[in-house]
Amino acid sequence: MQVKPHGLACSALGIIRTMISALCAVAAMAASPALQSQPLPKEERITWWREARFGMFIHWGLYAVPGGVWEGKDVGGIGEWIMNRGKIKYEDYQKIRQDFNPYDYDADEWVRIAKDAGMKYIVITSKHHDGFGLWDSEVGDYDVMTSKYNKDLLKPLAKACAEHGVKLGFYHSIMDWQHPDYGQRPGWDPRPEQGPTNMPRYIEYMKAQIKELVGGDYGDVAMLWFDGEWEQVWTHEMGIDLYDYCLSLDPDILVNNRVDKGRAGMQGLTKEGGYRGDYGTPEQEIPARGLPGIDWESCMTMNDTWGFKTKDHNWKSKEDLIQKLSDIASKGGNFLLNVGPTAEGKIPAPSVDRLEAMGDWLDVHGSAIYGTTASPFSRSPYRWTQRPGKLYLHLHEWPGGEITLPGIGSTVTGAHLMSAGGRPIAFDQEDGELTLDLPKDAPNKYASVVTISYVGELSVEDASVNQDRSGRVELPAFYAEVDGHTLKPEEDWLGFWSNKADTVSWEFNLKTPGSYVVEVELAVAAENGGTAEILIDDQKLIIEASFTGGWRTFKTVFPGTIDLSTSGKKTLTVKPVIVTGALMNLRSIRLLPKA
Ligand code: FHN
Repeated sequence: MQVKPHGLACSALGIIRTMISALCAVAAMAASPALQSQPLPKEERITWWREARFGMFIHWGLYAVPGGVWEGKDVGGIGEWIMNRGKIKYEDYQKIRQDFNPYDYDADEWVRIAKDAGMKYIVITSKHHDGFGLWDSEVGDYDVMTSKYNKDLLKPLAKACAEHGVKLGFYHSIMDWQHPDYGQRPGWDPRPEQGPTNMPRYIEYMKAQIKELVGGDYGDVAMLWFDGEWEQVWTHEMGIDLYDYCLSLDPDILVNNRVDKGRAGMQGLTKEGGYRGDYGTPEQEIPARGLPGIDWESCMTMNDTWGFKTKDHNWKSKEDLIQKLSDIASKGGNFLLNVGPTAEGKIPAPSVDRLEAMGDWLDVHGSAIYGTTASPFSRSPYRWTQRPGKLYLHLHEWPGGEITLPGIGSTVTGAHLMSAGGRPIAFDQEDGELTLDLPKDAPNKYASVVTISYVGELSVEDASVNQDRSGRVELPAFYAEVDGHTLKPEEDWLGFWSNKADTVSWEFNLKTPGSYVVEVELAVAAENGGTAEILIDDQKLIIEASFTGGWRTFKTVFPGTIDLSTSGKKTLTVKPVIVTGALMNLRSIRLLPKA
């Protein structure tokens, strides 16, 4: 099968093709209707998305063929960046098309895998940074139609999504390492013979391709997930224009915040300043706290790469993925979980295995995720989701036996395990404290949920740490108030503490005054560490944060004793004094009554 001569070659023919491609783009744009109708208000457009909570990200393209290996050598980093990390010139990279032939691709199977996993939408790369399109574009010719496969890959996916009731969106890269008009040529492949860049013409090309995707052949496109907005050739003005353009094509579409310049790095939320985008896009991380009134979606890989890599077997566990979904929902966000299909068109078996487990968990616990809103507590040692009349208590570590939940003023009418057939739980409620009598063994091995039913308006107050009946005060990382940006809670510790100005503090109720031994649970890797002060009631102790064996090797240190002569609300603050590299990973501080 003759592959079409590749467009944009380093020849006069290539330049002529570029001009034709640009004229096609302008023509396509010219034909495009003016603003079809006013965009719908965001609150109308985003309702389904907030309820969906969970989607599938798909990174797929030419890069699946090398799978992280080029000319027999491993190329480090994420698989879809192989052209960049491997410094592969376009003239060599584009030859992959001759081998791109996903003969095992079954769009219906992919959509069923997503649907069975409980995913309500799919976002697939229509074009990643390498510029290669997965659909039959009339505007460009660097797409699947000039590959060995020579068939549109997105049409069958759109059809399958429509048949299965799964929403479809496209990830589309603004940055383009292939198109000679894109304003910043790759440093490793400047291609001077292509002449000067032409960003306005590139934008016309990009818009024309977006119009093809949103224009109708691919069904109802629910969202556009832009990326690659960080280079200086992409401006805020361009971002505003592109956002408005997308909504002119479909007044009901959602557009993420990477269309513009307002994303705050991998933390992903949108900075102040009128930047466009309907939701924030934290990447490979989960915000430390819920963000009331902010729409955000954490995107994550299941191993360490977005695009397929043959040698990346560092898969997250089923437990970790389910707990991430639970944690994200408890903070009011969506989870966009990635799969990187192989060159043959298969979703890797380890991904499918994990997705099946997530689907099984959601079959039982879905009502604690879908259509819920974030925890009503701004701080709590527990994770909660809610809907009117229901609170869902997500327990990642099963406490077993009796637990007391402070700050619940609403009249509780029932408590049930979501698994174990909805088994009722004995409970007692007094002075805003709800005590549950939990079975000894966890009802679900990944994450268990207790449904708490209440009547009337929800009345809760921030759960404040109470001294327990033995006099012990436990201050876990999850419950800390963080003042700083480089410092962020990880799984269950406060990490990345490289900024000396960052402090953490806990508020708690002390019922029993007295002398308390202070214990600090911390981990420090080699060539890091330092000292920090513990400040409470005008008293000060020093934490020596020395090497413990590694960032996940936690040890308990004993900075000393404090005398708390009065009961009531206390604030304990940890303030760095000396920081070498990163101070420590801090898991917990405990105050134990001095014998
Ligand atoms: O450079 C891309 C990367 O390849 C991947 O697509 C992720 C997923 O959102 N986004 C960018 C890195 O932040």
